[in-house]
Amino acid sequence: MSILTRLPPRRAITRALPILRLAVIAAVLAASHARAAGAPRDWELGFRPPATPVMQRLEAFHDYLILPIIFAIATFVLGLLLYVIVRFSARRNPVPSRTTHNTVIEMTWTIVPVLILVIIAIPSFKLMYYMDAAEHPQMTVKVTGHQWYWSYEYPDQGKLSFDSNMVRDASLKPGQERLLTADNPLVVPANTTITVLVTSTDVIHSWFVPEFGVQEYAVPGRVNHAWFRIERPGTYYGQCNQLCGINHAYMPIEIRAVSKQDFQSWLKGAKQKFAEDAPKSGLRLAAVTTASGMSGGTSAAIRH
Ligand SMILES: [Cu+2]
Repeated sequence: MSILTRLPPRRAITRALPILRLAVIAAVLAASHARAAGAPRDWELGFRPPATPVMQRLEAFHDYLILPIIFAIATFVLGLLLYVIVRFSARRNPVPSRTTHNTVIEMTWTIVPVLILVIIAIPSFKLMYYMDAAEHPQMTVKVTGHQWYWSYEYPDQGKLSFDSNMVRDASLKPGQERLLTADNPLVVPANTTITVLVTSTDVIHSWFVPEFGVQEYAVPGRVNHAWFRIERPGTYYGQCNQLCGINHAYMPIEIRAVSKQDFQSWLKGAKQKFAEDAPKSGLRLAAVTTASGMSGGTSAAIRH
């Protein structure tokens, strides 16, 4: 018997209060920590805070429909299991019944799951169509996956395109996120509906940004699309989440959502900067394409 059960109830509560208080503070801290913007931290639970209408809907779908159904089913099955263990144990039920069929039960356990699936399917399809294509896109960016970096193109903004490589540990500046910081992040205007076209030049990659609710396969010879509308300016991170070779973990996605004015001034600078780099990156691309046909580890050396 534990100490708490032997104490009078009021004293038990007084004793438990500080522990409870601590638990509540820890839970609140953990929750607020988990919702902080930026990169993921240790011990977080749940989704990253949504930055786009798509992710808001995905989160609501998960939190208010799927999770309650999961909890209800798990609780019901656990209850049934416990009931059967207790009520039909060998001691309480020495002579088991030999009943085989029961029409009512069999109809119920067929129809109820079908109904549950229909209840999930209707909002699920609605959401999938909503995620599929933006209604009035204002801008397009094209994302190309390579072993092992991303390149970004802005077809609406003239010939702007550049490669985005991971910043290695040795070159990280204070405050930069390890394994998530890119040398040339994708810069986009906030509060703008943006279509993303996703493709690849070598193997299948996947452009995954959790806070946007975007996870799109980058398939050679095919262009997939998704869309996002970032409602809070800020820096967002993602990673390739389709195993694509030895440096799969080292091709992060960094996206900076800035105001429309800041985006225009960034564009001017970027066009100049990447126009100078352009011939070089063309060479690099060719080198990587050749390297991908060879054994995995050599291309990074050729690229640099
Ligand atoms: Cu990849």
